[in-house]
Amino acid sequence: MLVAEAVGRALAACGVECAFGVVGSGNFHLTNALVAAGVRFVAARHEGGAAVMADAYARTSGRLGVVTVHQGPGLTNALTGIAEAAKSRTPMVVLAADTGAAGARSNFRLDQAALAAAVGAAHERAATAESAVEDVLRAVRRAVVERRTVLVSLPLDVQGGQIDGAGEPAARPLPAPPVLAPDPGAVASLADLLQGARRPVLVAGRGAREPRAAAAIAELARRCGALLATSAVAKGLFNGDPWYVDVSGGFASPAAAERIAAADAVVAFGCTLNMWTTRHGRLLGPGAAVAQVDVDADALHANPRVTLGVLGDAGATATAVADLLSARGHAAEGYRAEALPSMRWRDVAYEDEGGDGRIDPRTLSIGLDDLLPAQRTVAVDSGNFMGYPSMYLAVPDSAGFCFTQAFQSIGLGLSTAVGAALARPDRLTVAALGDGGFLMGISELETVVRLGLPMVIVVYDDAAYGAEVHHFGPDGHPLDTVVFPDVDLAAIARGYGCAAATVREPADLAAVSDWLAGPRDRPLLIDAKVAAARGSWWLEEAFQGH
Ligand SMILES: Cc1ncc(C[n+]2csc(CCOP(=O)(O)OP(=O)(O)O)c2C)c(N)n1
Ligand SMILES: [Mg+2]
Repeated sequence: MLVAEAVGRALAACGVECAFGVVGSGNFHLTNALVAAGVRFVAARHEGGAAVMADAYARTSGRLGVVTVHQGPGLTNALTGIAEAAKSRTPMVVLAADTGAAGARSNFRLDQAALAAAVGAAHERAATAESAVEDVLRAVRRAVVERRTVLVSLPLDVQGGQIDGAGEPAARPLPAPPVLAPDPGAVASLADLLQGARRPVLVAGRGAREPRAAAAIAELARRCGALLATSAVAKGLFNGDPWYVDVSGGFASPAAAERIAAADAVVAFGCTLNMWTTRHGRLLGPGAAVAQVDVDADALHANPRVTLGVLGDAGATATAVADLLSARGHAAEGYRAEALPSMRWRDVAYEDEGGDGRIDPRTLSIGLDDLLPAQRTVAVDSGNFMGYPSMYLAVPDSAGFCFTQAFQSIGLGLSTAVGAALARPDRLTVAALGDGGFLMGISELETVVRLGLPMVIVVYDDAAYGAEVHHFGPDGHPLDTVVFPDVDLAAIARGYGCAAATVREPADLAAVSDWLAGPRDRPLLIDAKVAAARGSWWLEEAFQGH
């Protein structure tokens, strides 16, 4: 049997259900072997899209992300998506064909190990025909156990080798990531800190973005009277808890920001309290004690305000601290003595700035929030617009929000939506994009149509790289390089096979109701011509930090 086929069969035997990629000669046999073994293969139109889809699929489903690419440009095209996944510690394997030993002068030759290192991914190589299957399975194990993105180089000569392998490969279920128990002394210190706090806030991030950890943190918060918040990537984690103030950081509502900044203790679980989550530190009050719980020793104390770093699993640590507080007989009302006002941005009064054929992005977002079914997955691209869908569109839970922003790249939103949609076909996926990010990632619009995904794609269209306009405009710089002519995105989308509507005022959202009432067999693209006289609130806030 061809080594490429044996590798594909072995991956299927690990329980891989879905893989993404763009097929060239170098990954043709491998991909076909995956398909023959029952794996769903999603053909993207650009490797960057494929990598992001695999990442979003992994984040939304909790399963391993798998992407396969051709050697050379197939891999370099995927790099931005690989960097995003690596920075997000997404368990993902990138199966990259590579030039063989005789390919020293091949056009496709690259230093793949150096590329992996450059973007923070781990690297493995199928060394020989005999070891190839185990080499790939080792990469898969590392991806899951170390929570890493692993690039596996598959040289053509190795892939083309023959090995014995007539029978079905034995099932090899993936190991679960280990649960790192915290040191009892550190648990006691964290219990002391919380026991002494009158206004504690617990902030959960990516490392706590799963139901077991969320339940443990919520229970600890109840015991010590803490408010709950999340970083943006973990939005929705504590939905339904009346003491959840939603996202901490630039996206936070005024009421949430005020409460977090007035905390006397902030404890981060699986969250580094970076400049976005803390508004460049302004949400950490001057007297607040700051602690952090993380499985990654490297991540501890990333924010210099952290004085207590606990190495441990978020859920296990929260449970250990809650148990200790309970054994000490400690239960406090703490920050819960006073009922919270609404934490929803949509309840914050504003003056509508729409008119002259442009809709206020807040009015647009509220209108969509009202119309779209609650069981939805929201995927957001990057740009000035991104706070509106992130904070005005409610999500059912943290799996309902997919935020691929660790690398701060524009153009990932549409592919993010595809990966998330495939992971949760039971929910309507909403891709929220800027016009710049949409046009950058537009190759995957054909993928959305071809897959028949029921998706609403809303483009906050200001005919500009708005983030740059609002960054440099106030200082009087020329803006011609970041402003574009108006484009009829609805016409483009119809050309791809989408249903489409141009929205200039709230009444135009009737097109969304019509689409929702129909068979939803084609995606709907909304080209929303948004008012953009000023930057969004979070962007203005971010500029204050620079
Ligand atoms: C790949 C990449 N290129 C450039 C940038 C710099 N950048 C940040 S926001 C932005 C503009 C995005 O425009 P658009 O998608 O229309 O959203 P808007 O800011 O207008 O709301 C650019 C170019 C980036 N973050 N990523
Ligand atoms: Mg724009």
